[in-house]
Amino acid sequence: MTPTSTHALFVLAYGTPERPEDVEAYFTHIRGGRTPSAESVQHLREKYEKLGGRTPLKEITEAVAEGLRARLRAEGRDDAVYVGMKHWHPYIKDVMHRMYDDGIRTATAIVLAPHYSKMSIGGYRKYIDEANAQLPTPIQVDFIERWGEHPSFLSVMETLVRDGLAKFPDGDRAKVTVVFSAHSLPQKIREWGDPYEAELRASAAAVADRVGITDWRWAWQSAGGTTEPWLGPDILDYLEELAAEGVSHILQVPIGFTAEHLEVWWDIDYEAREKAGELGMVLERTELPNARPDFVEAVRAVVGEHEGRG
Ligand code: FEC
Repeated sequence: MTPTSTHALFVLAYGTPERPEDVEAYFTHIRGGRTPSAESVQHLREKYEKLGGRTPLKEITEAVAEGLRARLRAEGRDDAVYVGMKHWHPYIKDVMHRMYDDGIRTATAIVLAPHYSKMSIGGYRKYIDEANAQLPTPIQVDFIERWGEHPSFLSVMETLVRDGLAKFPDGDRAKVTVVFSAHSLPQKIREWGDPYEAELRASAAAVADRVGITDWRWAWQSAGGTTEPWLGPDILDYLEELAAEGVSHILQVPIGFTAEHLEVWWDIDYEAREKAGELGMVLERTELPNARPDFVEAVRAVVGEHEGRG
């Protein structure tokens, strides 16, 4: 359906391969066009296969978009809502061509990852700029760079942490150590003065404060397989440190992600949980915001405030 408004909301996420045969092309795109080794492709394909062949990232992103559509309609607005992916179909570039053909001339773009890094969020922006360079007239995109400290997001995370703590039996709750985590990035981002680490820790501190947790911890997860140094400690190593400290119960809060996908299902639910078990610890994780109504409301609030400022 062609929208009547020339303004759209553009909802962005990472992208996920749909079939095992997509994995090589997907991984190559993530690596900026450099083909990964056959071994690393096979290793990645096996991860997806062990998780049932695919992850729900695309469906969750579409559900958030559908929630936003309904929310906007309820407000009497007829903005179209489009979904674009960074590393797989529907690619940002293809969607922007469609938006242009549909008559869209201005858009507010939000990445469903709240914390800014030039390497992460900056990459989405780059794909938007590249797509715009191919259009007859660029779509004027108002790009939201960060929203990790927005009260509505913090409130969703507060609820998820409280619910996460409630997963432990009453008698164990006082023993729980809360460990926040996010996707690691190469340490070179520090040389750029990149705000990623500070933004993540500020979000974590604000959520901990709302819940009343004073002793919370931080670890990184999902570091890539390149030879350069990545931000640490990695969660798997950090679990060993925690075990040595005598910690027995852990609630992991992957605050850098908003949806369930490979990096949550594999790196936390499989690897970290297994490692914790080997160390004699109990590890639970918080649910992800996914397409929860309060999360859709939070995204709407962030977008609304941003548009109000524009
Ligand atoms: O469910 C799925 O299929 C997709 C899961 C997925 C999400 C995700 C989010 C982020 N990544 C970030 C940074 C990097 C950097 C590299 C990198 C590599 C991968 C690989 C897979 C992958 N990422 Fe990802 N990421 C997801 C999946 N990511 C698969 C390739 C195998 C591997 O290295 O593990 C390294 C690139 C390189 O080698 O040159 C850097 C960041 C996020 C969170 C922000 C966002 O969601 O956009 C940062 C979801």
